[in-house]
Amino acid sequence: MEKFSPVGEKDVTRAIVAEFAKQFDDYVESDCIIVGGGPSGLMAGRNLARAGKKVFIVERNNYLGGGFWIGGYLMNKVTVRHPGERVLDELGIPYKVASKGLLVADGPHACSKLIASACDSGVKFANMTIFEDLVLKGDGRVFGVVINWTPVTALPREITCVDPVAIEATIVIDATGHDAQVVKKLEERGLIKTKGFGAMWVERSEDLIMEHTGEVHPGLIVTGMAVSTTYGLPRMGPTFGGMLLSGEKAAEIALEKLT
Ligand code: 48F
Repeated sequence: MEKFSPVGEKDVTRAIVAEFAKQFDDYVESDCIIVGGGPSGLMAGRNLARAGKKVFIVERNNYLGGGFWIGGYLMNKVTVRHPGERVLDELGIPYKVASKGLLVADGPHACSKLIASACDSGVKFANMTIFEDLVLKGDGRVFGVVINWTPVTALPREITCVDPVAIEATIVIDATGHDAQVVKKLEERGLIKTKGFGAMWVERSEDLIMEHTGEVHPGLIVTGMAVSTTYGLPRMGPTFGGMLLSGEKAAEIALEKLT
């Protein structure tokens, strides 16, 4: 049987530290920072990276994928309404036709394919990293985000005086889902007024999300469920075509601004 290389502990540690530091140093200045690694954020990041842009996704959890792993009520089947199957085909995600215009896929399969596609396209990630604030300069344009390690926020204040750090980008995308955390920071400063997402109305929700996906403030684009929260649009529950296509649209808008 072939033996493992005689690599020691210090070599393992150095490989991790060196590679992490090199990547972080590089992505302190990106074309686009996306806050939130759910379906809309991953889709936006994937398409921007495929277009050759430098994309950094900030995700507070250890895992990527947000709500895309499971469908409703802890059942791991996800649905997509037509025309969202275009993205499923593009990503090679198998699905069944549940009824006319409604497709159903396995959550883990769909989510892992989307994550893999974002990675293959060149997106880099800061996971276990929480968005804390925005960098606003001059007339209030967004220039980047302030981040910290997620575990720092879980510790009592008296034992953690850990300042966050800031990273810069030409465009920031809020893909934080129902909480619209990035847009809410503008609201805290009186720069915008969010409405909170509305009651469920699946026939209307996804079309409205597509209509409203866009730049909400100079330098900040909003995508996915964060669009519903920002503009008071109906929620749609465990159906994901609108998230994938909203991410696609966010990438198109960002690309126009980056070129
Ligand atoms: O919630 P999430 O999946 O958002 P989405 O892409 O998709 C929404 C659907 O999953 C579903 C739905 C319609 O199908 O109603 O809910 O709009 O993913 C949001 C991601 O953002 C991360 C969070 O952990 C999740 O992975 N996130 C949220 N707040 C922060 C954050 C934060 N402050 N810092 C970093 N990441």
